[in-house]
Amino acid sequence: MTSDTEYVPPKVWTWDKESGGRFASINRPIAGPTHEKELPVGRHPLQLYSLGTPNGVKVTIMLEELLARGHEGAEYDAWLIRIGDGDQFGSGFVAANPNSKIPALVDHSAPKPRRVFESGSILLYLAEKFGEFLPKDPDARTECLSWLFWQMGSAPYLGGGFGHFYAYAPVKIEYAINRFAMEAKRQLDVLDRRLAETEYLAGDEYTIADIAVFPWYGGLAKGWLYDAAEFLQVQEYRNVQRWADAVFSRTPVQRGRMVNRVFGDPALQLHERHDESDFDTETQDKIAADTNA
Ligand SMILES: N[C@@H](CCC(=O)N[C@@H](CS)C(=O)NCC(=O)O)C(=O)O
Repeated sequence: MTSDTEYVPPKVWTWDKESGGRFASINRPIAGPTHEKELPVGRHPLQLYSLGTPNGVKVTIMLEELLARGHEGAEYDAWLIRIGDGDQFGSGFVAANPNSKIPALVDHSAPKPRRVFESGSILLYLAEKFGEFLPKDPDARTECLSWLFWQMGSAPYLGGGFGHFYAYAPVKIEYAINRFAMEAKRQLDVLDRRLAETEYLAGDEYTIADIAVFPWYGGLAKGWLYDAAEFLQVQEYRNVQRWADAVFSRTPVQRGRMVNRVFGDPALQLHERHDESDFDTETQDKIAADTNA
């Protein structure tokens, strides 16, 4: 460690330069909109404004799961919010989520359009609205909510801590990487011990707790996040691996992961979803084939 130990914070912090790193251009110390822009509204009851990141796919997985169980009221339009371009700072998006982060949901089946933000809150909202993926039994329900809130509290250490300093920061800081690698491994062990006892996080049933935790910790275990599988020796967490494979084998999970996805295999990228048939006709490989025809 060199220059990092030499930095002496001034008395008052000022925003006089970008901090560097992959997301420097969208980071600001103030909230609120930067520009006027209404959000589009499609024909379905639920309007989702999102991006295929781990936080975003929690909601698209949930919606695809609800549709697979026959809930027509869960039909949705998924609009793409490109956070790298600052779409989350448009006035319409900020009205849907004052925190300017994806995902944001607007329920047009309510007496007046009802906004829901924070992915955990959206999962709980949908689970209660449709009576699915949230156990009725008080013990299992409490366990489900505990793991749901565990995910909301823990993932920032994985993403904003470990992922940021290991993969995105402009310099590799040994202290920060050590601190957050330790925490990421501890969290994987928490899950591994729980999943040694039960099939799913809340017990025997697959619930919104699994839907929330899978995109982060399942993704980490499967080597999809931060190219860190070897560094963190994720194969050692055998119960997490077993559970991640079981969750990933579900068709709605695979569909949900495609929605609003803007990276990777073009055949798995469905930038916007407005109809079930879009999975067959609107993926990026099909769009490219049509354009080239
Ligand atoms: N706690 C929030 C976190 C959402 C979040 O961090 N979203 C990121 C993408 S994964 C985002 O929109 N970042 C844009 C920004 O920070 O400007 C949730 O779970 O909904």
